[in-house]
Amino acid sequence: MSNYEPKAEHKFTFGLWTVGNVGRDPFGAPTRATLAPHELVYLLGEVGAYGVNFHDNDLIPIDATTAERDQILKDFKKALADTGLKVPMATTNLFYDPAFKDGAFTSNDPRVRAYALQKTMNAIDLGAEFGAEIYVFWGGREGTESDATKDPIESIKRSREAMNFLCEYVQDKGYGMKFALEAKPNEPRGDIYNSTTGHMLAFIETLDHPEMVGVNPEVAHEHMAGLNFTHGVAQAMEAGKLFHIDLNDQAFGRYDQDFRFGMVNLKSAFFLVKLLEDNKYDGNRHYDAHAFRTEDYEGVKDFARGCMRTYLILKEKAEQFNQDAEIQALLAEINADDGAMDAYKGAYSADKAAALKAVDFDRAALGARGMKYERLDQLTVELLLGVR
Ligand code: GLT
Ligand code: MN
Ligand code: MN
Repeated sequence: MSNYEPKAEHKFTFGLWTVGNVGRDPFGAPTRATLAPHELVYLLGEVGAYGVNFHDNDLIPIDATTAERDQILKDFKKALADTGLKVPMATTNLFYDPAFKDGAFTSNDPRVRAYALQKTMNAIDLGAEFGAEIYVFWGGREGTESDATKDPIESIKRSREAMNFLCEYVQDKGYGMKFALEAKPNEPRGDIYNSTTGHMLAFIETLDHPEMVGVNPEVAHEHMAGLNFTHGVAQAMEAGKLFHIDLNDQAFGRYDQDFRFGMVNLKSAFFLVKLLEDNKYDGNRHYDAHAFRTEDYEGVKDFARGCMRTYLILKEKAEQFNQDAEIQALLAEINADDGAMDAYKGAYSADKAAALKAVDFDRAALGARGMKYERLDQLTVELLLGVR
């Protein structure tokens, strides 16, 4: 049995902004001191993470002098070398500064849109300097409070123009990075464009270089929209578009909570881990979450260790599910196929269609079949509760 220790092969990563979260909320001041980026790298090294991700301004403050920037980079590089941590992903902060109060790429002000492109190119350069292979776009302010203020079709066009420009920038520089678009339905804006992973998948196909662009779904964001996260991730995986993932947890119907992975919806966390592991997802498992405001930095380490440990326990549970004789026998029975319908499967032909139209189905028998899903789900629950 595994001891649930994180290893490099698990690719567990954390953003500087996650373990560096100081516990500020809309109603209260920080409860933890600000740690420097290099201090956060040592903290992540201590808990056994594989990598650290950053927004440009998590690493280099927006108003840093050249001397400050050089010192930060020096300290950060030393911490990476000392701990062996990688930087697999980078991103741009296009939401904090007041300049972005009406969005970045979709702002109504052309100067803001141009500044957002400039800031992103610089941040891509910074990510490339650290070998980041995935570049995330979370358009937290790309939306509205009132649709009187912005044309939603124009906003889609502006988003597309920005993505096309930046894809070519990366190609021009020869960085070989891929983009991962992250959806969120609301917060901080009243409503955000491309509000779910499904919207993003459709948007990507309209870009000039769709092969460079995938998604970065986040548990909490799909739950905020009331959706089944595992289904959204499955659709992205099946389309070859799961470039990155933001793991955390979130109670349905609440504000953006960014809780420790598996804290709220253990059962859906299990099906998510099972999906990722069964289908050999080999990207980063990034925790975009933070510790409760009640914690000090020991509590932050408890939080980070907990995220990884819960994932590994659920991974073991998924293996147990796949090996459980009773569960597997039920699944085989549920999915049984005697071949009687083979002649009607697959690609269309006129003959096949005519033959299928002539079949006499026993509709009552089809509807009368018991599916045994109650039994299967109860076995799953018992497995998760540790009594199998
Ligand atoms: C911010 C947001 C996250 C995004 C981060 C990347 S920033 O914390 O809530 O969901 O993934 O920009
Ligand atoms: Mn979030
Ligand atoms: Mn996220």
